[in-house]
Amino acid sequence: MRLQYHTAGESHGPGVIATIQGLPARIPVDADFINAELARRQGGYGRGGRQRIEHDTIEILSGVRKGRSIGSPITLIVRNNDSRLDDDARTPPLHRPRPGHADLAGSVKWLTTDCRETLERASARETAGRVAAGALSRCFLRELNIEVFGFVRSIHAARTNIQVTEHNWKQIREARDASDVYCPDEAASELMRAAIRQAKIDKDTVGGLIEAHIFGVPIGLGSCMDWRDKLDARLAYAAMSIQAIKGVEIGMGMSVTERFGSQVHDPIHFDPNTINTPRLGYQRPSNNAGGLEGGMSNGMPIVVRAAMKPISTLLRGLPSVNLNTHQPEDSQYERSDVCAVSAASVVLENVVAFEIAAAALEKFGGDSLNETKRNYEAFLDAARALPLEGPGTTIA
Ligand code: EPS
Repeated sequence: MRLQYHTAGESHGPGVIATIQGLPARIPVDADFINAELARRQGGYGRGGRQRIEHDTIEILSGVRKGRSIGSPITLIVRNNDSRLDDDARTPPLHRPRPGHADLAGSVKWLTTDCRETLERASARETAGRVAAGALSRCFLRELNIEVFGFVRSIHAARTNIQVTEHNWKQIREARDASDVYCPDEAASELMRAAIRQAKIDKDTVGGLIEAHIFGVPIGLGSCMDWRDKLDARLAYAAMSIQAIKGVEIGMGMSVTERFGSQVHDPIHFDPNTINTPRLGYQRPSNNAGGLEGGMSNGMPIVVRAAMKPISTLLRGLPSVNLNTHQPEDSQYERSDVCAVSAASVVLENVVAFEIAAAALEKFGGDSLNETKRNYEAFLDAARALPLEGPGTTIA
């Protein structure tokens, strides 16, 4: 079974559920780590009143015994404190769709004039389930020494140009954790907070850029043989599926178009002293490819960037139409966030982690952790043994 997960649950229903299938047995499930990721997702300067009500933690309903996976489907539930889905007084119908939200398309699609039928599921509350699933997959990835780091690159016009590498990222993570906008650059963080404050005063909202770096990924995850197996495509799918994301880049991304090939492609060197790393000695002085060539990991850190639009619920409303009367009216206000870019950076970090875990399991397989690890080591040994004797392996 390919590693996969589903989420279920409405924003104001009893809770958000994630069901994860395909994880090998014997993986230590670190609930404290998963809960810490959930707490980070709830944070970030610019969020609304809901996060003071919720205290997201997982309850494990299946698939784990004595702190380890047993190979069966794992079900995690994050219960909602603000559960009131059937209470019309506290959760009234919404007839004036918010431009940018799922309200209009969903209401027409499911043949209703009450946008609540759609918005409860389209809500970013669902990302609690995705973070829970992604953080669980990281309990497996850490066994392969694969780590993930995400942060906020920009909010509105405020941006940091900080360069993240495999050597400095742990220090940068400390700086990120000291920032309430999850940006490791204090001067940029101050400008980001100012942009969010101003948007709030203006009854407006702001978006931004989020970035995830994945370290320790061996060469050869993903495949160029079938388009569905391309790892860059799967990472982009995962990132684009996060609520409010409008663009995704890998490595140098869109700016490759402004440069010559000689300025884009990362030269290849061989350093025998690093043959015992997942990079197998193949060193690249730059990483414009963002760790992906031909839809496969190339041993360099994987870099995924995503653009989040400003939240579509504006306190001042936007021109819209009442679905019951077809008369022009401003969009309806629902309690919301002014900016959720920081939270989205945590979501990105965890959804891309899940795709790496899935690709690693496709390559190495195994029903239990030790089997997977053995397969992984055997692959590295075989790659280090190249060139092999025999047809097809060398050209005389
Ligand atoms: C959201 C609206 C707000 C956000 C919510 C996403 O919810 P509420 O209407 O309950 O205040 O807080 O995000 C979350 C609840 C969350 O946990 O991230 C929306 O319309 O998408």
